[in-house]
Amino acid sequence: MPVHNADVAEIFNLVADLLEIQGANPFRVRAYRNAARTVGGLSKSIATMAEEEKDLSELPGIGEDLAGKIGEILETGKLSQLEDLKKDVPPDLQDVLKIPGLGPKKVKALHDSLKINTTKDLEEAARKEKIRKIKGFGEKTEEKILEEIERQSGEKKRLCLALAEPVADALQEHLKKKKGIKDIVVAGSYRRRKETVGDLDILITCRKGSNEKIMKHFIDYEDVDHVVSQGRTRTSVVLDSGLRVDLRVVPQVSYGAALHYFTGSKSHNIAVRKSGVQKGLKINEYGVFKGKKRKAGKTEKEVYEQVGLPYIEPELRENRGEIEAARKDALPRLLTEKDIRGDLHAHTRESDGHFSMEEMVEAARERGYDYLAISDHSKHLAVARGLDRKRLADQIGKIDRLNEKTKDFIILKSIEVDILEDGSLDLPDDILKDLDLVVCSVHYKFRLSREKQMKRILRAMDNRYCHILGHPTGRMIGDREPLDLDMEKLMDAARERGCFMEVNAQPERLDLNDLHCRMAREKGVKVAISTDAHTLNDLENMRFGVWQARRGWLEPDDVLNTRPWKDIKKLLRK
Ligand code: DGT
Ligand code: CA
Ligand code: CA
Ligand code: ZN
Repeated sequence: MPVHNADVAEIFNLVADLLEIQGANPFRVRAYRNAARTVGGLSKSIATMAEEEKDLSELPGIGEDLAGKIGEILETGKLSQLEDLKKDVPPDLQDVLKIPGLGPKKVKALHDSLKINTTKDLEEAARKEKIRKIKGFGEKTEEKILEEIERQSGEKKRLCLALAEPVADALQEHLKKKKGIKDIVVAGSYRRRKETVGDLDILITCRKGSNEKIMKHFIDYEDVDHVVSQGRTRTSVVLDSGLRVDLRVVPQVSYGAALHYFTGSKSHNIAVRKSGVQKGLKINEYGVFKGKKRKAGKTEKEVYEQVGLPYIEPELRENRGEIEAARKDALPRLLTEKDIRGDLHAHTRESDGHFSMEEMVEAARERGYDYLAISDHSKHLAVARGLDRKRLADQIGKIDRLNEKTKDFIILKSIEVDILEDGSLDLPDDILKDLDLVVCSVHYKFRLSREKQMKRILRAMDNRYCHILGHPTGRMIGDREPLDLDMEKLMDAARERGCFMEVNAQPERLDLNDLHCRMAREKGVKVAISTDAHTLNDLENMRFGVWQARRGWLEPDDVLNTRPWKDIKKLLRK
């Protein structure tokens, strides 16, 4: 991982915070803050400067000592001094520091006057209205603290789908080792491919009489932190990662009904059950019943058939009109990952990617793609060593040469050009015109008012070379709020201008989200599902984008990159 200026700044700021909590000499604290500001504000990459053997101690506020520390961070990605400090300051107190609005001064005051060491202490003190009495705090601060604690605990409980996936895979591997298990499936929001999951719901069918052994095998899993409840048919545990897992063993005759029930969503289930009631049927996790007579339950398909519906894909089961659509035989024919012919947004080492163009292309080829767009950052994004016009021209030349040598694959000349604050693009039209594809993205000034943000993006879309709006809302799941946008208006504008929208497949972005995908389809705006890959492995993230698009009811035709390049080309504005 290359070390960015922001990483160095973050480390120095944290050193300053922890020193301040310890009550260190204020001059020392300030020195680290100044250094953080200097490095964070450089227009050049500090890693590059070090590579070029520039004397870092000549930078303002950076002496020999700090220059040495920067060297250590660049080399190891860490600072041993910070690691030591982290050991000295109680880790729970470091969590308190992460609460927005609580800087090191306030944390120290809380610690000194109320012996607050943990977020829990803090919450208690706030509830008992003790905090408002400390000098420098007031009722408002106290309320704000409580709000933040509640918000954080609400958020922490949900895990990104991409982080839940390896946990679910490893656990299934473990379970499969036990003899007697027949089917095993992860149901719940995980099966519906929701972008975050609250917990995992695993269903198992097994041979008669092996329930107890299987439950024991489950709680013996090495990553189980504690057992919440244990029974013959249902056991719940919390894993070391904090993720909760509910395991249920169901009889084979009920498998479909249970799978349907535990896949949810709850409101989809309720709607299906209502359709059943109209037909005099009772539907629950054991089966579909007419009076005492079992009508179905072995497969999900049977369950739907009983209420007169075709099978509904898990991604659609959110009670967002899928039941009505199913009844009219108007369900979308959802796209699958197999429909994807190429990737329209990828980075190389030329900006902040980690691999060469040749390596990225080879990986895309190996995935069976027909094309890959090389869309590195543009110059405004200095921390990513964005390309200026000259470097882009060189890259274009290189792509032309590589394409000449290859037959069954095409490298697309592209750029992820920054949308500047005034809505102009970071590179002039007379270089953009030489590209196959232009992705336009917002990478700063996320907090503009809705009016200004809309004006900015609409202006960018006015540019005839703006083909695709990259990660349109800019959100990072659990980390950054989306831009304040009028999505409907934006989509209308995109259609009028012949612009397309990206579904960025990075699992922490998934931007457009499911509802936006659906809106795009309804508005007649096609999307590009793109991984925005920075590594070879990132190309594999395509599935997350496809799942999000499926949740948004998209069919192959709604997606640009289900087409061969020559067909996409015809759709792009000139
Ligand atoms: P999550 O875990 O918050 O991401 O979301 P889910 O959908 O996985 O919800 P969860 O784990 O509470 O429950 C799993 C499934 O079980 C849920 O999707 C539907 C079903 N379910 C749970 N509680 C009820 C209920 O009270 N009624 C009905 N009909 N179904 C329920
Ligand atoms: Ca769940
Ligand atoms: Ca659950
Ligand atoms: Zn971007």
